Amino acid sequence: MKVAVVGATGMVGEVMLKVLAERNFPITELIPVASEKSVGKEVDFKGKKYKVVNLDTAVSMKPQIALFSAGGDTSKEWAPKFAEAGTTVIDNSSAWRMDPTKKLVVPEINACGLTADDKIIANPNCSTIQMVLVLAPLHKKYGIKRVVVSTYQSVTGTGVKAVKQLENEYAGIEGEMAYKYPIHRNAIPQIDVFEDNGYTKEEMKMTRETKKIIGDDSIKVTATTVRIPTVGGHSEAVNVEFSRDFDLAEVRRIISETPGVVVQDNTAAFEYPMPLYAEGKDEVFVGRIRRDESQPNTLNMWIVADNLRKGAATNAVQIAEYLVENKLV
Ligand code: 11C
Repeated sequence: MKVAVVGATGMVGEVMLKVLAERNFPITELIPVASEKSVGKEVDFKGKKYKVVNLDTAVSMKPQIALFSAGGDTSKEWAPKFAEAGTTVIDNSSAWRMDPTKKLVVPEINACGLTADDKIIANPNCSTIQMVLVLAPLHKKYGIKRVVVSTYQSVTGTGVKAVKQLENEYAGIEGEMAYKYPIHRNAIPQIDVFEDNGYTKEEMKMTRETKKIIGDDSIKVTATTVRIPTVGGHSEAVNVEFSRDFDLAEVRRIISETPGVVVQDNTAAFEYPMPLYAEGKDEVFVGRIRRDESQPNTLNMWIVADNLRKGAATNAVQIAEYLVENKLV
């Protein structure tokens, strides 16, 4: 496979390269792509150096797959150009996610709907992916009515500039701010811009994308998304109301049998997921699984994952693997 990584020098792009290498993705030619200011730089892949090229050059090289993580504007402009050249684009931005002609894919849930005609495939938002991976099998069994989620999100979701801001604040250095406020010793209840309804775009992504991925518009989701001074991953307190009652032991069994999900839930041993330990891992970790005693048929849990891995790069590479395994590229 000839594979382009668009945004190869960015935070997610770097993890995409790492994940492609770790999973031994069948690459015959790697094309790292970035903006003009990075052209000519070298990136390392499996011990070899590759020169970064610009988008024009990459399109003309006709890769079979292009993994995009270069922001919505770049995706809007360039994904169709790659698609026209015959490349299948897996796009990590929000540009195509809610486009009814594009599929929004978490492979364990809905990759089976992909065909060779899907030339632009959307990768969901990180905070959505880790939640729906756990919700989808529970929805099948008990029918989800409503989800109330509060997130505690890593600064890596914003990018290098935010990681730098946090490091500068730790060190007491004044520097460029990625956020309007300090993040060290803080919790910022705003991720992305506000929409007219008072929710942020990140919150509405969790609502809209969940319905689309699980394929059920009747699922109600209300979210409050918060940035906190962590780097290892996003954490989510998730409250789920089902149509039918559940058995807690069965819920645990369903979650633990879900591919890509690991249950860490032993309160006697103080075992529960934490972003410090999820960092660098591909799995989604679930703990604090318990009945919401304040109303019937309702469950509480705590879900943690490395947002750069399953929340972005790993999910995109898994989509690419599905395409290759099923001869769709
Ligand atoms: C964050 N979830 O943590 C965002 C980053 O739509 O892919 C990913 C934004 C997106 O800030």
